[in-house]
Amino acid sequence: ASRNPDAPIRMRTHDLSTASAEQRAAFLRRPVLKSAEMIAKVGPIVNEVRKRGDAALLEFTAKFDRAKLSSTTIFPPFAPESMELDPAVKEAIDVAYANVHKFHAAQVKGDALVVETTPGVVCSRFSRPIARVGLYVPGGTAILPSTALMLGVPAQVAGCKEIVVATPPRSDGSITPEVMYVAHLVGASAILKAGGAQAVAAMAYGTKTVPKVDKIFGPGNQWVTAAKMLVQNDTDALVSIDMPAGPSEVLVIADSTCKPEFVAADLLSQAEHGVDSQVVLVAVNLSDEEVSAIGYEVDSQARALPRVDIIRESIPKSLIVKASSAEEAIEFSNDYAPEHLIIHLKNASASLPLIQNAGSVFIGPYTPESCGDYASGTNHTLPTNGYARQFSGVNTQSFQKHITSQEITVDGLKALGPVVATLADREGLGAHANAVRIRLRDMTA
Ligand code: HSO
Ligand code: ZN
Repeated sequence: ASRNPDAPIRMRTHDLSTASAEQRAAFLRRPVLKSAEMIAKVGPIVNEVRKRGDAALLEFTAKFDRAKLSSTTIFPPFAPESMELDPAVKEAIDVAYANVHKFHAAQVKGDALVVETTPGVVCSRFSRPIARVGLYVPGGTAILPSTALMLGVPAQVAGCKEIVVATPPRSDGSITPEVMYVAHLVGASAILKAGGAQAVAAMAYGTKTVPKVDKIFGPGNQWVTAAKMLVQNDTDALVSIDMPAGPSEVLVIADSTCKPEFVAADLLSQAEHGVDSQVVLVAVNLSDEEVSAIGYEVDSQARALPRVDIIRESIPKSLIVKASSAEEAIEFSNDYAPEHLIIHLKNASASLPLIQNAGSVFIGPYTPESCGDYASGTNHTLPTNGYARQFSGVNTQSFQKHITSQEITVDGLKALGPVVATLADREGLGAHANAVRIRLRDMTA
C-alpha cells in the first residue's frame, strides 16, 4: 500500500472464467489469523487480572489506555451529565434503539414448544435468559455506540439480569457520552472502564468490583478475540463467547443495472473500518468500461473521505472478481461466506433463495449496509472469516438458553418403557434398563 496521495486507490481485478482452481481458492481466502500466537501473548495479562483483580486491571488501563483511574466500574443511575448529547444524536440513537428493539423483540419465542411425541409422552422446550452477560464495546479508531446498541438491546429483550458493558476509557478516564446513553437505554447494570484482554479477563473471572459474567459478546481487536478464546477454554472461568471474530467484510454482487457510485460507496463503507477490512466485488457480466467506472468512483470518493489513510491500505488488498452469470456469482459468494452480502442485481430479491452462507444480506440499490450497521433493526455483530457457514449473527436467542422437559404418564411408560429397556440392554447399561423395569413391575403389581 502506498501513502503517496497521487497513487490511485485501486482494487485488483480477476476473472472467474480464466482462474484456475487454486486461484479461485486464493480469492476465497482471508488473511491468516495468528490465533495461537495471540493466545500465548494474552495469557499473562489474563492471569494477572485473574490473580490480582482490580489492582491489575487499573495498572493495565494506565498502561494501555493511558487512563489513571481510581475505580474500574460505574453503576447506575449514571450521572445525567455523563450522557449529555447533541439533540440530533440523541434522537438518532432513540430511533435506532426503537427499530433494533422491535426486530429483536419479535425474535422472542412466545409459548413454550410442547409436543406429544407418542401418546402419554409429552416433551417440551422453554427458554430462559442467560443471567449475566458481558458486552465488549471497542474503542480504538472509532467510537462505537452502535455496537453497544446491537449487543445491549437483545440482552435487554432476552431479560438478562446483569448486563456489564466493557469499553476502554478515554485518557481523562471518562466514557463517551454516546456509549453511556446507550448503556442507560439498555438497562446496563455496570460499566467496566477497561478494554483489551484485561477487560475480558475481568468479566470472565470477576473481581471485587467487576461482576463475573456467564457469556461474553462483542467484536474487538486481536487481543480481545484471543482473550475471549482463552477464557472460553478455561473450565474454571465457566464462561462462553458469542463467536470467533476476524476483520470485518463485505461482498457486493453487481450487474450492469447497478449504479457505479452506489457500489463504490458500499465497498468504501466497509473498507474504512480498518486496514485489514475485506472487500470483494463480484461483477456479473460487466464490461471493462463498467468495471473501470466503479474503480474510478472508488478512487474519487475515497479521496474525499476522512479515513482515506485506512482505505489506502484496505482497498489495494481487496479484489474484483468477474463472473459470467448471477448464479456463478452467488455460488462464489456462498463459498466465500461473507459477513455482509450486498446484492445490486436487476432482480435482487429473487436471488435470496439461492443464498446459503452470509451473515446479513442487503437487497437492492436502496439498501446500503450502513442502515443495518446502525438503525434498520437487524444486528451488526455478525460472523466473519468464513464462519457464516456455521454461525448466525448475534440475535435474541444468543442471550438465552433452551431447557427441555418431559412428563410421561403410566400408559406412556407402558408403551415406551420396553423400547428404552431394549436399547439400555444393548448398551450394557443395566441400571438404565432397571429404572424402567422397576416401574413397569410396580404398575402390574
Ligand atoms: N460494519 C461493522 C459494524 C459497524 N459499522 C459499526 C459502523 N459501526 C461490522 O459489522
Ligand atoms: Zn460498518
